[in-house]
Amino acid sequence: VPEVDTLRKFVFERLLNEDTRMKLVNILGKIDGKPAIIIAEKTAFDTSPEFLQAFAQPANLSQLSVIENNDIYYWYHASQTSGELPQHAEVKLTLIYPATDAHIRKYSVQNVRMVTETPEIYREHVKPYIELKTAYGRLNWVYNILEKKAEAESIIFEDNDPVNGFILSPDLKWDRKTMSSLYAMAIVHRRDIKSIRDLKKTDAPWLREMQKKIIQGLRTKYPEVDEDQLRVYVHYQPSYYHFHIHVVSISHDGGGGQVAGKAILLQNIISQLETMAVDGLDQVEFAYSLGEESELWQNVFLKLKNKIE
Ligand code: M7G
Repeated sequence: VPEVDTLRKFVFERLLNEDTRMKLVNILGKIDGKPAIIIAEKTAFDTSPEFLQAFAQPANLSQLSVIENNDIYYWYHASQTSGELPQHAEVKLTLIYPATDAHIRKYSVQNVRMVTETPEIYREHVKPYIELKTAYGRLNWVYNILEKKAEAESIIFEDNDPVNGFILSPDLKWDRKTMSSLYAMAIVHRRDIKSIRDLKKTDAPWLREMQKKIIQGLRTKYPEVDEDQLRVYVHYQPSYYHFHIHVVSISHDGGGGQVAGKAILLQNIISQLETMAVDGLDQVEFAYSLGEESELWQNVFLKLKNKIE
């Protein structure tokens, strides 16, 4: 077929671009001496039950290696050379077992809503919800990291101060090898800050210092990344209510975890703390987005909306 022959003549020159989230590369080369570009993207998964079941069949996954296990979370590298998956397909698998109802909701397709959380709504509805969410072992994986019961070998950097210190670890979202999608997080040792709502004006110097140490610590391990190639942010609302900071390569599109309405740059939080007239972030308004499956939407904001309308 002439079209196929044309493609086969492609001679690689260089990578033009890569998108680690879209799993896409743009490659420049030549065909018969003239410039040519190939845009290669991984195809979507076959969503038939037979195919999806194949992920759990060790026979189909010729190489299955455990990256890490922490509490109910397991993550693996898998590649396969036979079976229903395409030849040499490589996947990163995350297993949550046993999964709670909250996990099932979080990972289900859903509509998203913007909400405004005033200091009053926080105090009356959201704060009590957050207290509930720190119970029942939901933070076991976090304490495992802090107490070095899990992931101890993969720590990138640590500051041992029991109050001001933190542990910087690879995020479970990272495959730990693709530098352009580098994704780490710093978990603080102190347990009294559940979310940014607990931050006070007086925490600003500590946060500034920590941001510096996080970046230095990361660059000691990975000298190839520059300070200005890292996005340092926090989530509101987070999924886990123990204060932690995300550090992600600027070249990685973090999707829903990086949108306005979820991610706030740490530096902007610090500046807000330093310049605001009130004492703490429990006294300001935050706008953010929530999935319609989330408990906060269903039990708080949907009810408030119905009351108003
Ligand atoms: P978040 O802002 O609370 O929630 O961040 P999000 O999942 O809505 O972003 C928690 C972060 O911790 C996420 O980036 C998760 O990928 C990461 N994470 C979650 N668990 C259960 C683990 C774990 O067991 N180990 C590590 N290293 N990271 C985790």
